[in-house]
Amino acid sequence: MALQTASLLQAAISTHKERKSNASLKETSSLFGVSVSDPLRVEFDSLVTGSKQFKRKVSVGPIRAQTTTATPAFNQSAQEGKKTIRKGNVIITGASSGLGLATAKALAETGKWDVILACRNFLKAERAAKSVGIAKENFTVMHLDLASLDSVRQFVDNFKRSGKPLDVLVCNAAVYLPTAKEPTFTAEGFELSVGTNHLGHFLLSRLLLDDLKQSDYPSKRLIIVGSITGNTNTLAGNVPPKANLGDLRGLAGGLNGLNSSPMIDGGEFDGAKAYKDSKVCNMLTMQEFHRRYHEETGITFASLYPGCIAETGLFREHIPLFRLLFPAFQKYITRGYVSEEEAGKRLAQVVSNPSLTKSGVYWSWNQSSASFENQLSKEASDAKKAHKLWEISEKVVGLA
Ligand code: NDP
Ligand code: PMR
Repeated sequence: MALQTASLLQAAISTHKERKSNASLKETSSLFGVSVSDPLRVEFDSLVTGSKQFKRKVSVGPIRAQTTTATPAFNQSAQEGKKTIRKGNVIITGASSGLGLATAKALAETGKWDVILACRNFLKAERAAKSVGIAKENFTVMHLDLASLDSVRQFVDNFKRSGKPLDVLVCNAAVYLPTAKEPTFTAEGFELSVGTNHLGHFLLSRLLLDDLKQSDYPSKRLIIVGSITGNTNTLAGNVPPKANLGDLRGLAGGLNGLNSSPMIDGGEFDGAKAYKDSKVCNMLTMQEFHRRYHEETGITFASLYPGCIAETGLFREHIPLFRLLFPAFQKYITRGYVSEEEAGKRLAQVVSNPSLTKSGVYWSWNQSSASFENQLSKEASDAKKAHKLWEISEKVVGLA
């Protein structure tokens, strides 16, 4: 069954951007229509044959697999002696479906959170919240279109006017356009995936930082959802096209596809790469926030990979065969699958669990759903790049 699924998936995947992997084909072998280097092939073979070797491996050829040894730091002192008498206020972007909605539900069910669903489609969000049974006293919908910086500013303005304190901000929304042949653009003319997933969230979190600072909540947090596919120290992160920000020349040029490339590294448009690049930006941004503001503000800055939630709307633009086979591939072959409900509980832990207050961390979960502090790839943990990304992003969104 597993191998059957694998070969069907191969057919689905090989239709997608094969031209991109030509350069690397000489040195690599072909797997499911995508090329991977030999050490990774060995790793994947053992996954397919059910060997436990993959789970135990920490170093695989030149690529470091994810470590499962670290345990989260338990920062009890931050919690002790402080009793919360009010509900926490958490903003979750893109909470009208998938991970964001499941997280909103998990938090709302505790009765300890007022969840603000920051969504581009007000009615959809309202209906989605009701359909999963979130009680109306535990949520509010506010309009936010991350593909428009004006909308981001308007949202921040509206939120400030509401007079609510902000205790946790979760940057979760994203678009993934793997089959797009040509780039599409945000209101200000940035390539849509990086414009929405990175630049929209960058401006949002910068403008809300003061509100987080002012919160008197015992544990204030800024969480940005990252992904394994942006981390090239993993097998998933080595499926072409790989994330690579290069020297950020495309971003510096405004990602507009006219006088600059629509891609951060200045290359030719590739929707799948643009998404993965945007996730690298998300993970770099979290670390740069940590370096600049953690000590001064006490805010916890974190990112995470919640697992492969293979049935969400994220894959809506992918070809139908991919959408059909991807869940089974993740369940039975990679074993990276996680349900929306479980992923929501994971993100809810990062929002509210007293044992996950460490800042600057990229959280992941093992097969038994235990959280651990994961290692980011070389690029996604490059402090110089994070600094440069911050400075360029500031200019691009009009903050500097
Ligand atoms: P979904 O498509 O279900 O959720 C994405 C959400 O983002 C939707 O609510 C969508 O709104 C919203 N959104 C998209 N564009 C905008 C915009 N311009 N302004 C405001 N909101 C917008 O996907 P997931 O739940 O899977 O994705 C959530 C996060 O999880 C993303 O950051 C993704 O990168 C990350 N992730 C997902 C994984 C997976 O396996 N699915 C794995 C690793 C990370 P609407 O409902 O209106 O379309
Ligand atoms: Mg991947 C342990 C192996 C693993 C995991 C955890 C994922 C997660 N993937 C793995 C392996 C592979 N994937 C392999 C070996 C292949 C080649 C057959 C493969 C292919 C593949 C494709 C074509 N995978 C994908 C795609 C997508 O279009 C998804 C993507 O890249 O979205 C950006 C995807 C994903 N694989 C994952 C996860 C979590 C995703 C999607 C979500 C994301 O990163 O946000």
